[in-house]
Amino acid sequence: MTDRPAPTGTANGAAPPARSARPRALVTGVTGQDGSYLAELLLAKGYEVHGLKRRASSFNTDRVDHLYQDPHEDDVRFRLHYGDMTDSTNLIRLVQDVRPDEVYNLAAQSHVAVSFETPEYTANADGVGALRLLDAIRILGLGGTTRFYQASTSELYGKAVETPQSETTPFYPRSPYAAAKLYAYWMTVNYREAYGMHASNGILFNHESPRRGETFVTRKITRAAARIALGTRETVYLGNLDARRDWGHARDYVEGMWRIVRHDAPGDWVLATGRTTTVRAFCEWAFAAAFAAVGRDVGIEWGGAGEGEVGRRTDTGAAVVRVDPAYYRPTEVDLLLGDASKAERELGWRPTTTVEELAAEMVAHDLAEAEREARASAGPSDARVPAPPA
Ligand code: NDP
Ligand code: GDR
Repeated sequence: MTDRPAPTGTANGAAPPARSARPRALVTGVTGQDGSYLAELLLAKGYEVHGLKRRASSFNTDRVDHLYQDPHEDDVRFRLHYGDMTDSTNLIRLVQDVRPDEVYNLAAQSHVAVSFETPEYTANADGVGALRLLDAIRILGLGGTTRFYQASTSELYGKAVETPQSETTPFYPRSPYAAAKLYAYWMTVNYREAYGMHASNGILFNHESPRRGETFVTRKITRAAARIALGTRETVYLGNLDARRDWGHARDYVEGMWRIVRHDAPGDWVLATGRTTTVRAFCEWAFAAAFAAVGRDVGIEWGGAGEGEVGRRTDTGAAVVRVDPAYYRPTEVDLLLGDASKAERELGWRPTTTVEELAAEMVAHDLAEAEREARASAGPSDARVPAPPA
C-alpha cells in the first residue's frame, strides 16, 4: 500500500482532464473484486479509467494498488476519486467532471447476509445509488452518449421459479440486497425505455477469484483449507452446506460486462457457467487441493446432518468443517443455475474456467498468503512455515 496524494479530479478543485481520443470509463466499486479486474481489462484495451473510492480510515485500495499512477505524471490513465453511492451531489459532480463514455456501476453493499443487518443502508447504496448515477447522466445531458452498465445479480431470481434461470425467468428476491438490486435493475430498464439511454443490466451469477472478499463462502473455505492444510488452523464454521451456486471466475465475467456495454443495442444479459454445485462439494475440492499442495492425499468424510453436520479429514478424523446456524440466512436462495445462451449468441461470451480450476487457483493463492503469514509470525530468527501435521 502506498501513502499516495489525494485522488485527483475537479471534485477536489483541479482542472478537468483534457479530453483525449481515448475512451473514458467511470467505474464505481473499483476497489472491489470485479472493479479491480475490470479496471485492468479497460486499461489493457486503451481506456482512461476513473474509479470511485470511498474514504476510509485506513488504506482500502489493495486490489488496485498495482494500477496506481502518480497523478503528477504526464499520461495518467488511472485515476481515483473520492465518492459514495449515497451522495448524489458527489456523483453528479463526478460525472460532470469525468464526462465518461461508459459508466460501470459496480459499487454496492454486496453481502447478502449483511443486508439483513443493514437493510436500509443496502437499499440506499445498492438501489437508490444506481438511480442517482443514472439521473446524474440524464440531467447532465449525457444520456445520448454515455453508456451505462448495472451490476445486476442472479440473487434477483431468489426462490427458484424455474431452472436454469434466463433473462425471461421471473424474479423473486429473497433478501434486502436482492430487493435493492431489483429496484436498480428496473430503474436501468426504465431509463433505457424512458430516455433512450444505452443502459444495460448484466445479470451475473456468482463469480469468484483470489481477490474475492474473505467473508463470501468460497474464499472463506479456500482460506481456511489453506491454513488447515498448513497446520495453522483447525476448523472452519459454515452455514448452509446444501446451497447450490453457479460459480465462475470474475476475470471471465468482467469481459462479459465490457461486451455488454460495447454491444450496439442495450439490453439485459445473463452471464453464468450453466453448472451448479453445493457448498459442500466446493469444500471437498478446496480441501483436496490444499492437502495435495502440501503433499498429502486427504479428503473430507461427512457425518451428521443439518446443524450437526461435520466434515472430518480422512487421515486423522479431526473435524475441519462444522455447521454454525448463525450463518444461516432468514430466507435462503437454495439453487442458482444460469442459462447464458443469449450472451453466447449475441455477445460471443463464454466462461473459460471450471469451478474445480477456480477452487484450485484460490487455494494456491491462499496457501501462499498463509505461508507468508506463518513466516511473519515466526519472526526473523525462525522464519520457517511450521510443518503440516501428520
Ligand atoms: P465487492 O464487495 O468486492 O465490491 C464492492 C465495491 O463497492 C467495493 O469497491 C466497495 O468499496 C464499493 N462500495 C460499497 N458501498 C459503497 C458505497 N456506498 N459507495 C461507493 N462504493 C461502495 O463486490 P464484487 O466486486 O464482488 O461485485 C461487484 C458488483 O457486482 C456489486 O454490485 C455486486 O453486488 C454485484 N454482483 C456481484 C457478483 C459476484 O458474484 N461477485 C454477482 C452478481 C452481482 P470498499 O472497497 O470501500 O468496500
Ligand atoms: P451469495 O454468496 O449470497 O450467493 O452472494 P455467498 O458466498 O455469501 O453465499 C453463497 C451460499 O453459501 C452459503 N453459505 C455461506 N455463505 C457465507 N457467506 N458464509 C458462510 O459461512 C456460509 N455457509 C454457507 C450461503 O447461505 C449461500 O447460500 C454473492 C454476492 O457476491 C452477491 O453480491 C451476488 O449478487 C451473488 O453472489 C450472485
